[in-house]
Amino acid sequence: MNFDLVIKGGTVATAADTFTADIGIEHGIVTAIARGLPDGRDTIDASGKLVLPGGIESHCHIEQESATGAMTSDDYLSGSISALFGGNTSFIPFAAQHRGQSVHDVLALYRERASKSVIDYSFHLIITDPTETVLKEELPQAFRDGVTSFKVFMTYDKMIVSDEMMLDILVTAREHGALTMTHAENNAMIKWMVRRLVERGYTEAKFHAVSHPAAAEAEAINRGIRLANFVGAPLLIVHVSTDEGARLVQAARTDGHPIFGETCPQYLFLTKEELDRPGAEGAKFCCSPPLRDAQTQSDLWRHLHAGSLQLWSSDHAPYRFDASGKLSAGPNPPFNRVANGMPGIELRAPLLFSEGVRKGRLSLNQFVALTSTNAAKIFGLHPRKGTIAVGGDADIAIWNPDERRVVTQSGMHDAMDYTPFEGMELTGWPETMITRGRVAMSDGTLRATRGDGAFMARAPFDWTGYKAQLPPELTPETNFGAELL
Ligand code: DUC
Ligand code: ZN
Ligand code: ZN
Repeated sequence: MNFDLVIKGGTVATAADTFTADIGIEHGIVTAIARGLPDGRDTIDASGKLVLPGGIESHCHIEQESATGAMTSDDYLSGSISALFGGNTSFIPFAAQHRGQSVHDVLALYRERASKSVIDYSFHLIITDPTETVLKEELPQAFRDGVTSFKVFMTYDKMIVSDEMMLDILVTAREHGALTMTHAENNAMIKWMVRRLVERGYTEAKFHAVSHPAAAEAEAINRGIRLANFVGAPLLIVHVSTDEGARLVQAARTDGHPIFGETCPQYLFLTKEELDRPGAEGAKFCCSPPLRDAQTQSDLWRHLHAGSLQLWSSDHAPYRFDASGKLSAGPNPPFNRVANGMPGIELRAPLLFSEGVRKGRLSLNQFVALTSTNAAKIFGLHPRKGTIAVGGDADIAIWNPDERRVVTQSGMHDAMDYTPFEGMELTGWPETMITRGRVAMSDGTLRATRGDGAFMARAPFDWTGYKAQLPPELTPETNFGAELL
């Protein structure tokens, strides 16, 4: 046993178990989990610490242009470093196709951008222009190359796909083993609200929340699920921000459909009252779906605990509080001209650990599932990633469960100029990060270098336990023999 690295004496937790053991690592792979392993070339004493699978951040916007041209402040270097300091060893940002662009060119561009990353990466494609070539040639090629998930928007005039397009996309994904993700809000309800608010002079940031009613989310989640179920395709509802939305996801799952749900820290830690800050400060808290209320916060905690929502992602969408980002439409922009999104990639796991595990709302194993294992399983990375097991990548986060720190922007490693979580005191922080067997961060110091991350080709969607239930109209035995899929 010639280990390159041994992590000794820590409390190891996976999504299933918690136990005390040493971890032996060779060539970036976990090769032994046992008590009393000999020292390796390097040895880390983890007694009193938690040894967890590295986090997998599965919803973040890095070096991405929005449809209106705003660029995120984080590129793949700063974004990956910030993710690493927040307990993550891999991430899956978006590669966004804007209308008229070829998917092939988009993926080539993002592969070039991501070559700077210090942690492993993949992409979800954003599809806004599902042409015949995209559906028949480019998406199948992307799936073969290991990009096995993509997002479609049910809102935003520049991004929206019609229900008919969405059916085409869902069927294409199903055929090739991919998972569709959707931003589910009813476009017409939002536009109708925005028009009436702006016409009447209600343009401050607080009206952003008013303009995106909870009912708009529920309507679109319901429709998205219905469309997916109609063609027997899996669907992930991203950034669920309401009790009703989470209940719709849970109900579909209980009926046996491959439907998944994600929520994000802003919906559990912030409320719409933040939008009512003086001056333009409220713009810092404009995201879509918008912040909700205290009742919704406790509803979403319950849904995380109950398993109705499987993913906990940051939706890191970093637009600085200056003319490059939030204030691109001027120093006091109307709410409908503020770039949507907020940063949080470095705090996603610490927030859940401190307020979830430490405060007894979630078990440590649920924390691991929500921050790592579930993403690995849903996005085709398991068991190489998302757990600590012999044969898996040695992507490990060693946490000090007792360290207390007050969140400040100066303590963040992103390229932002504010954090919406400023001033919160959190207990439990990642102390040492190991990526494929190498120490990438320890004691607050970056040890990884630009380009250490590698592209992760992902497996197709795993249908275990789910069964596509096609309606009679799509089944030849009951539709007079029509072959429609
Ligand atoms: N949707 C996201 O997923 N992120 C930022 C903004 C948005 O609308
Ligand atoms: Zn979205
Ligand atoms: Zn997002």
